[in-house]
Amino acid sequence: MKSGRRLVRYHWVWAAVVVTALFLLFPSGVRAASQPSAPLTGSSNVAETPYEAHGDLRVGRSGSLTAPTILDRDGKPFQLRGASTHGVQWFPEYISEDTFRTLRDDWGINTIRLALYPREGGYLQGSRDRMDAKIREGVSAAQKLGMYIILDWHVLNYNPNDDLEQAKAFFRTYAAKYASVGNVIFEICNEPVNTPWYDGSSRDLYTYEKTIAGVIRGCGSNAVILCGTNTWSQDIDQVAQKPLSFAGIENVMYTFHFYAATHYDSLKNKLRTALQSGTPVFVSEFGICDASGNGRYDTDNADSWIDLLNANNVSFCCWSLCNKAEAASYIRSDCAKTSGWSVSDLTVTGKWYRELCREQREKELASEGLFADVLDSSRYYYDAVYAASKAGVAKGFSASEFGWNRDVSRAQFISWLWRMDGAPSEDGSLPFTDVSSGAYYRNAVLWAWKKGFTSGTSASKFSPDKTLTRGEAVTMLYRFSGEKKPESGNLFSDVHPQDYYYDAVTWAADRGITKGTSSSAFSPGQKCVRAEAITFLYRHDPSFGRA
Ligand code: IDC
Repeated sequence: MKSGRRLVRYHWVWAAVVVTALFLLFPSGVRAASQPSAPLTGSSNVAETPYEAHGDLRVGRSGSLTAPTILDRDGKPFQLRGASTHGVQWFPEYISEDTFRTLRDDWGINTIRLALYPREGGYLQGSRDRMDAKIREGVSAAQKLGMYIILDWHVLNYNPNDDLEQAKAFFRTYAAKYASVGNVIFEICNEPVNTPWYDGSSRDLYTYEKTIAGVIRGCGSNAVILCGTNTWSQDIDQVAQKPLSFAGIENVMYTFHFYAATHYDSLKNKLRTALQSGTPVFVSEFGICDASGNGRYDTDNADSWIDLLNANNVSFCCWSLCNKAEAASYIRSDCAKTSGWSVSDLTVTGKWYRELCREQREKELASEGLFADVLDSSRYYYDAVYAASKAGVAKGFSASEFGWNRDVSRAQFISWLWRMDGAPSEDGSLPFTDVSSGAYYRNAVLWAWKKGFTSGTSASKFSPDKTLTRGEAVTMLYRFSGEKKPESGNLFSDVHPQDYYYDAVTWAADRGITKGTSSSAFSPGQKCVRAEAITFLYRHDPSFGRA
C-alpha cells in the first residue's frame, strides 16, 4: 500500500506537461493515447504531495553520513529544496497559493522559507499585522499544497539577544498555533554577527537558541528548529563544542549560508569540518551571486557548492523569490507576474535554480523507482510501465524518463517479447542483411524468426529501426501468444480479412488487449508509441513472463 501510494506522487505536476505533449503530438485529438483501458489494478488516483509522501520530519543519523540529517516519516534521508522569499514586509505578493503551486509543480520545489525581518520596517517595526496575515496565508497555502514552510525570524547583522523578549513572544504565538501542523519548520535567527556561539555569558548564541527552542518545545511543538550561527551563519564549525543536544533539545539543525560569487574553498572547509564533527547542517539561505545579493554570478562555484550539499544530504533554500532589481532575485524586475512564469521571465538565478530543482526532483523520483514522465496513475499505461520495468522487460528511456510517448522500433519490440520469454540465447544465422552480428537485438530477432513470430519486412530485411505500427505490434504479440483467433468477428471498419493483421487484431480485441483508437477504428498503420506497445504486452500478460 505504501509503495502504491508512493507511485502516484506528483501526478498533478505532470498532468499539464502530458496534456500539452498530447496536443502537440496528436493535434486532432488524443487518439492514440486515449485507448480505452482494461481495468487496471493496484493504483489509485490520489495525488501525493511532498508532505503526503514524506510526512513529519525529524533529524537523525543515516547510513554513512557523518552528521545527522533530515529524515522523513519512513526514516529515509530527505532533502528539502526551498525557495526563500525576500523580506515579507517588502514583497508580500509572492506569499500566495498560486506562487507556491508554480514553484512546486514547475520548479520541483518542496519548501518555502518566509523571511520575516524583525527590523528594517518588519515585524517589530510597524508591519506586524500585515506580516501576521501573510504568515497565516503562507502556512495555509503550504498545508494545502503539501509543502514544507520555514518561518524565518530574519535577524540580520545584530545580536538576537537584543530582541529576546520579542522573539520569545513571536515563537510562543506560532509554535502554539502550529504545534500540530507537521509541515512547519522554525528558523529562529537568520544571520547574527558579533555573537559568539558559546562564551558562558547570557549574550551568546547558545543562550538565545536554547531559550527560544525551549519556548517552542514548551508549546508542544516538536518541529525541526533551525539555529543561526555567528558571522552571517558562516561559523557553523563552532557549534560542535556545545550543541543544543547537550541540553536535551532534539530535532535541531544549525544554519550555514553562502553566496557563490563571494565564498569559496575556505568556507567550504568550514562546512566540511562541521559535518565531520557531526553537526546537523541546513543551508537555509544561499545565493549564486555575491553576498550583497547583487554583483556577478558564479554558477560554476554554485554547482560545486551544491555537489557538496548533495553528497551530505544537506537541504537548501535559495535567496530570493521576488523581482527586485538585484542579481539574487528569481524574477526579472520588468515582470510583475507572481506565478506561472515562463523561462524568459526569470533571471540567471531563477533559471539556474529552476533547472537545479527540476533535475533534483527527477533524480529523487528515479531513486524511488519512478519515472518523472509516468506519475499519473490514471493514465492507461501507468501499471504497465512499472510492471514492465520491474520485470526487466522494458527499461526507461533514461533513469528518470520512461519515454511513454516516444516511438518504438521493431527491434525494440521484438526484444521486449524475447525478454518476456526469458531472453533465450539462440544459434544459427538470419536471412536479414540489416541485422548485424553485434546488434543488441540480434538474438531476439533470431529467436523471433526461428519461432515464426516475424518474417521480416522482406526476404532479406528485418528493418530493425523502422517505427513499429499498431498492426505489427498486435501481430507479433498474437503469434507470440500461440493462441487461436476467436470465433467472434472483427469490430473495426479499418481492418479487413485480407490484411495480414486481421486475425491478430480480432484476437487482441476479443482478449481486451486493444479496444481500438475509437469504437470503430483500430488504426493499424498508425505508429505505436512505447506506452501503447507496453500496454498491449501488459494486458496479454501482467507478469511479463515472470508469473
Ligand atoms: C538582502 C537583500 C537586499 C536587502 C538587504 C537588506 O537581497 O535587497 O536590501 O538584504 O535587507 C543575506 C541576508 C539577506 C540579504 C542577502 C543578500 O540573509 O537578508 O538580503 N544576504 O545580501 N545574507 C547573506 C546575503
